Amino acid sequence: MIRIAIQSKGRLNEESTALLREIGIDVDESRRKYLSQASNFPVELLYLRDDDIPGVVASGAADLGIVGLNEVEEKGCEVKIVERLGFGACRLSLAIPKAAEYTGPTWFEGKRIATSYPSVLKRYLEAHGVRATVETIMGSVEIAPAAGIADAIFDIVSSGGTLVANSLKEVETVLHSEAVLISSPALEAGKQEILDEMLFRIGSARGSRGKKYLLMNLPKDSLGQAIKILPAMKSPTVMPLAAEGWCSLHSVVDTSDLWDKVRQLKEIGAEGILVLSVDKIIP
Ligand code: PRT
Ligand code: ZN
Repeated sequence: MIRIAIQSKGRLNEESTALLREIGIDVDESRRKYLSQASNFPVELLYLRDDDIPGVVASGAADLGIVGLNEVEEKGCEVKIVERLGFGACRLSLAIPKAAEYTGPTWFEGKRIATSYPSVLKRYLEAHGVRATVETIMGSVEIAPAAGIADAIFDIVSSGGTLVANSLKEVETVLHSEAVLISSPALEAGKQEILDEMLFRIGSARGSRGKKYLLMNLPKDSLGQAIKILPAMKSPTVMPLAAEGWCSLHSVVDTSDLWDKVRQLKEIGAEGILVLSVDKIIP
């Protein structure tokens, strides 16, 4: 049994549970409590505030956690980053009033900066030899300059809309963040095995993203050209059809190339083209 800490509510909750479901771990939302067990995989889910996840994983109270890289960096806990998960993308950035003229990191010398990420900010300031006052506030950081609490802010930015709405501009990006899977520094062998199985499944699910499965009927004479158009994982699958001179061709293509490939295939006589979603690709 392995215990995974995930955010109980908030921006990462939905995609964390969606990821667990995608890799075949049954997460029963209706019975969600502080701690719940998956019915079909040796996993126990611990629902926490995101701020508590790095510490709980570092102490071994949970074996794994799904949390923003920004929280991991801020807490500085001893955990292993096992996998970047590709959702919850954002950045930790410095922003200043829109009208101010930015002259580089030394702009912050002697200034007051409001943030909920004091450790990451202090490390950045130290690395750039800048002395500034760090004002730690836990919410609504973006209103600090207008409220006269600070000259600048250091906060999470995603679309940048919040900065614009508060007449601020982003001037330095300090950390690119996304949700990460973290683990306790030393997992016992049995737990490592469960983690390896999860990572294998995550890889298979990720491999299928942006892919489509194509099936079509094709005149046998066009097969050589079709194989050039469709360089699939190894090569396209070709199956005979009852109709004389025709075959059925199956292949996987990138979604970004789909319409281009379909056009080329139609030009060489493909008919009855079916485009299907790919759930997993297991290499
Ligand atoms: O209750 P709990 O403590 O668990 O949650 P929380 O309120 O501390 O965190 P939550 O749910 O808001 O965010 C969880 C994680 O999502 C963060 O730690 C980040 O890793 C990630 N994430 C991704 C974001 C954003 N995008 C985001 N846009 N976290 C916060 N924001 C906020 C930001 O603070 C700012 O106020 O959204 C605003 C900026 O958004 P834009 O799009 O206007 O730039
Ligand atoms: Zn939080």
